[in-house]
Amino acid sequence: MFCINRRKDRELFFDKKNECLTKKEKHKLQSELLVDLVKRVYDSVPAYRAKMDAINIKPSDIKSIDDIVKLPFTTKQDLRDNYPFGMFSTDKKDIIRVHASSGTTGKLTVVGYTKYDIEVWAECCARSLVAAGADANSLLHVAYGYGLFTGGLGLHYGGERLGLTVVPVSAGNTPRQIQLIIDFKADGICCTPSYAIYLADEIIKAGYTAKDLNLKWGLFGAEPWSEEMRNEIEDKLGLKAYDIYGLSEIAGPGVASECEFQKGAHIWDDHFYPEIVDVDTLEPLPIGERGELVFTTLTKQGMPLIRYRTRDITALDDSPCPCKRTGYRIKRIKGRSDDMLIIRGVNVFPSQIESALIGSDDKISSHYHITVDRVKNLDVMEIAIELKQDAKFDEVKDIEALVSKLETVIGSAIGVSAQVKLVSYASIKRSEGKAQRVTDKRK
Ligand code: DLL
Repeated sequence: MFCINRRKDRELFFDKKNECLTKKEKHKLQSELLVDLVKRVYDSVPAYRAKMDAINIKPSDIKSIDDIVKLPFTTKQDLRDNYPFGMFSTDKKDIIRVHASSGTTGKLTVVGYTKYDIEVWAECCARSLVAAGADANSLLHVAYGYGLFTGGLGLHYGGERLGLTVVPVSAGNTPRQIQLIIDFKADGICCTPSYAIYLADEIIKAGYTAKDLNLKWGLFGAEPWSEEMRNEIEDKLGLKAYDIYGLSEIAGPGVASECEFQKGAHIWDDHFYPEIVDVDTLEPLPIGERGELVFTTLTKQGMPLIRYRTRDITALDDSPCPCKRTGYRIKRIKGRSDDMLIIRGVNVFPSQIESALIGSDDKISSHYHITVDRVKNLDVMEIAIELKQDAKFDEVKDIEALVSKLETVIGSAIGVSAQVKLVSYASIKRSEGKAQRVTDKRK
């Protein structure tokens, strides 16, 4: 099912057999895997058996991937209700690793992996690295956090599987990160996009330019980001920036990742079957329509999930890609349905604000923070935007003009007014992992 050999040539590591399946081959494979998966979970996970019994569905009703719509959804709440190990499908002795992610509401979401799961995940991360330009000679700087978070270890195993030189720096200690990137001549880097911008600014501050770096590619993900942010990262670090998507419940990073054409992340759909459903009705939506992304883990053993609702809002793209990979691509994640702000009745995703802001004026940086409050029963949104270090104004009216310009830019992008507050350089808290961009005081 996946290639195990270390091969020295990048072209050879492009696993065309599995990444370029025809529609017919994929349908057959996904159907066989789903039939087997449903039997497995029905027999081994009481929570799944109960869910299926409740709607009178038996494993024998699932004959092909088209029958997936008959199956119940799984949510984060199911994982919490069965905390910590109740959703595991194998004997605990077969679980060789546990990861967990923290939600906003207390209990961790726990995921268990068998040896096979770790191998598949490493393979998917290896595919992601190859798609971005890695080969066995590359040196990979991993600045995602190591630990219960899946970012660090996921890409680490993917890199080792390819035979790269992996530098497990983890998050934090930015001066040391800069030193290692320069001294070791890192070819590739992975971290969150917000940390990439921070790192780039610190590199510039330390007196270096992109020319002093050897970086050629980077895999950025774990949080929503925009095309504007991609351009900024590429300019500042002198590399090609690729979007990598994933979530711990399904595996971790490397559920989907971009190829050299940067036209959306290819889903490794011989392992993770995607659907897009309407957020309100949960009815499946046709390819191209935007809704909530749902995944079924076709090959997972430790904690397989059926129709897991990711809460991520996006659309699928099945148009052919020049790279010949046939995995459907996901459009940029607009945000999570639970991160969506409703301001005076209008739905607003922080990513819309980011797209509108970045690049709209030379004097502002890409660091911002949104605060929402309710004043006299009315929602108010304030956006603190950081000025660049060298931003200078001759007169107060120039500052006022910039504020007014930015308020107009944002207002027309999101359809609701916001107050802009310009703040001095480096006053917005930087994050080494996922950026916290919103404070909602109404909650
Ligand atoms: O963030 C796994 C990961 C690590 C992905 C490193 C990519 C790189 P969790 O902590 O469980 O796992 O968070 C998963 O992060 O449901 C999305 O809301 C968001 N997310 C992940 N990748 C992207 C991306 C990791 N490329 C949650 N664009 C997901 C936008 C992303 N959002």
